[in-house]
Amino acid sequence: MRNTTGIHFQQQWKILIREQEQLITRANEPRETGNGIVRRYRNPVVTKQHIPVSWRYDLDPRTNPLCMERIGINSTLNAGAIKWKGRYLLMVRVEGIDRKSFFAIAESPNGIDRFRFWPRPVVIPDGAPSETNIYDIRLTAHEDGWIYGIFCSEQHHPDAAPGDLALAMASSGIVRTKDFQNWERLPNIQAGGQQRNVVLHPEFVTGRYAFYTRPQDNFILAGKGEGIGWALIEDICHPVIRSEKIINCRQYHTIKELKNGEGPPPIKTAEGWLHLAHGVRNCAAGLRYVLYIYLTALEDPSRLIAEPAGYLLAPENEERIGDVSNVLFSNGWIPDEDGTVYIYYASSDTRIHVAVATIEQLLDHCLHTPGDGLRSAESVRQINELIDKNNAFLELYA
Ligand code: BGC
Ligand code: BMA
Repeated sequence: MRNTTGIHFQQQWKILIREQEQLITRANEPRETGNGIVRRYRNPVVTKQHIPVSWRYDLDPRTNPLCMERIGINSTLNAGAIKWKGRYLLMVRVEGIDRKSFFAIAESPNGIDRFRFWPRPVVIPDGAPSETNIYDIRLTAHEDGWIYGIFCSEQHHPDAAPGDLALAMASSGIVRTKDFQNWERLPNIQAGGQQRNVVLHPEFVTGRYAFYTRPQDNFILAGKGEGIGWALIEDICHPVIRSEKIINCRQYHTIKELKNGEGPPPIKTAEGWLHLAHGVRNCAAGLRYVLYIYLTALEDPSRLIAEPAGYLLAPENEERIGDVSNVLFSNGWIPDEDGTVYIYYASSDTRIHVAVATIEQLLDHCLHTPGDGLRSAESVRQINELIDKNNAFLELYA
């Protein structure tokens, strides 16, 4: 059927499908070795072009004779991640052009390419009518047998002044599943103030559910919130945070001066719990988000034992540009049986990439990279110490 614009509906549709198949089946490959700690891969693993054509186009030539996109997608970002039945799953934050986010699962056979979305987006049981936007889910396979998803549930602030349509309130929603098809919604976490970036620890701690939290004074700014918090909750079906202690602090003139937040659930290793987090500082270009790691004690996951200075990954090259530029964010990684860790990170709130490391590399980096000395003088001292140590080797290699 040819219409007035000369577009042949079926031909157009075939082109869309062919292009998408080429994109989905494209092989990914690692970039040059980099710094020896972590290796980025060449292609983003999930983009808005991966969203199935049938979610966006009306495929009936009578109701869509011009073969136009009816429901637009803006970005695919900030995914929860888990290995399930031998497949690598990303629970992607999909944002429509209407600015609403929702979740959709994309699956890959190897963790680095061929991510394909399941047939439909995830239907999260509705919370309250005031819940406007949901995003940034963290998936935790808990030792109680459930897989939990903790996500941000955002609404217009009930106390916003008349006319203030931007004041928002963030709280944490909880869902759980055993099959990724049926989702049970639990009540949102009750906390004193705003909570985003809440993550469930995979094991019970002193018989209770343990959460990484992020207390803050208002929606954007941490204010008196000092960093990543830790809270224990008796009953996950009535989740109330009564007290929080700070386990990873913000600090002046660091990569996490303005705010920080836990990324995915930590990975248990022989040396401790390995954490990935984001740190934010403010600058003339706006908020700059980078990713960093730290290690906490096995017997007490709230006790910091090592933290290398600075970031593990910061936006570079094309990652720097997008919907919200100069941002790397991660809420999903997958530790594999062979010790490989797939780190899924979104760049500039636009698309998702993978970077690969091993537990051995990440632990070595955590334990043997100098910590942040917090002053220029200390940075110079650390470099001189390394040069002194290296001099003996330079003679040896000469
Ligand atoms: C957006 C998030 C963002 C947050 C803070 C929300 O409305 O959906 O992407 O992180 O605001 O800026
Ligand atoms: C928020 C996060 C992310 C986002 C980031 C940068 O605070 O929760 O959703 O990637 O800001 O816009």
